[in-house]
Amino acid sequence: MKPHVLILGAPPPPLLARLGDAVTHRIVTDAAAIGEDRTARAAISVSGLAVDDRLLARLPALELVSKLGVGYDNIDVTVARARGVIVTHTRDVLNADVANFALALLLAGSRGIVSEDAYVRAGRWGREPMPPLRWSVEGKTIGILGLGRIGRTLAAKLQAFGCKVLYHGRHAQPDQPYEYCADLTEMARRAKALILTCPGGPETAGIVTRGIIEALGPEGFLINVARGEVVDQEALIEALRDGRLGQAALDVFADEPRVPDALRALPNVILTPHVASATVETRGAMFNLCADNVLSWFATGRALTPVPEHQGWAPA
Ligand code: NAP
Ligand code: 8YV
Repeated sequence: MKPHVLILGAPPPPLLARLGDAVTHRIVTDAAAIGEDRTARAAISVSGLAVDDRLLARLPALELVSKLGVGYDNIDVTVARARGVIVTHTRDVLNADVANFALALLLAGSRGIVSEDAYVRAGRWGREPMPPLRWSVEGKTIGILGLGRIGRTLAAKLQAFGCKVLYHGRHAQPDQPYEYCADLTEMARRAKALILTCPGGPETAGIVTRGIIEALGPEGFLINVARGEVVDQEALIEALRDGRLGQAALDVFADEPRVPDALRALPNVILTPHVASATVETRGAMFNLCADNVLSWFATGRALTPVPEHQGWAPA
């Protein structure tokens, strides 16, 4: 009998095509619809639906959860391991495009590209004063929160702009040519732009506080391609509105896909719908790796890219 896979969220067709007829599958888009499933041996986590103890308890035959994405903050990996379920994610294949997207937001924000586009479209060119001069990224100090796979890729690209890169995380990385800042507020004070590339989840929720936003200051730029909950969203809105923060560019939000009206009304923020990895090339690689983790597990008993907490471990 073919292994049965539960797909949590609407799967992109290329992911299903990659799975082919090696497995059977059932698609569910809300947890209540799952009921108890004694047949699912793998689950694919497409949406942000919580894969927690409550859900795992209803899937007694489960061996593996394959996350479509590198961030797995919707999955309780500790509980999964305790229940003998290995969790995989799609790391590395998206580093370049997510870093490129953060860089695109930095360049777009610093040069006012979104508002200049609106200025031309509205027929204001020639009838109103030209837009103000913008600022150059060249040689600026940029702070990165989370110098991991994506953060390091971004830092390397920033070298081409002559930027000085500071970074904050729980550990210094002596092998990296960038300056470690143990104090995030101090890093925000020194940086022209603060770019968030850390994981989401309880450990990082709200670590970009009101104080850090204000340390970045009226000339500062906050870019979030990490997870919405990393930032105190209310404090961010207030600071952007009152001019205590210069500008922001956000690809991720606290309660996606809901974006507060107060944020949408602000002129000094660029808003994108969680698309930093959304290129044909990168999403294609993510779909393949996500499916291949499932296929490899059933063909060889080996998961290709387990999350760090599950590396070197396999369910008995
Ligand atoms: P990674 O390699 O694990 O890097 C994460 C970095 O964050 C590490 O350098 C880590 O350094 C730091 N970090 C972890 N916990 C921290 C904490 N509590 N406080 C401060 N720093 C902490 O992950 P990645 O592959 O670069 O991906 C990073 C995240 O980007 C993902 O988890 C996901 O949420 C987000 N992402 C978003 C998109 C999008 O579409 N917008 C796409 C891909 C990824 P230390 O260990 O030294 O703390
Ligand atoms: C995806 C992401 O858009 O990889 C991640 O952590 O946030 C993005 O690449 C997301 O996982 C949905 O597929």
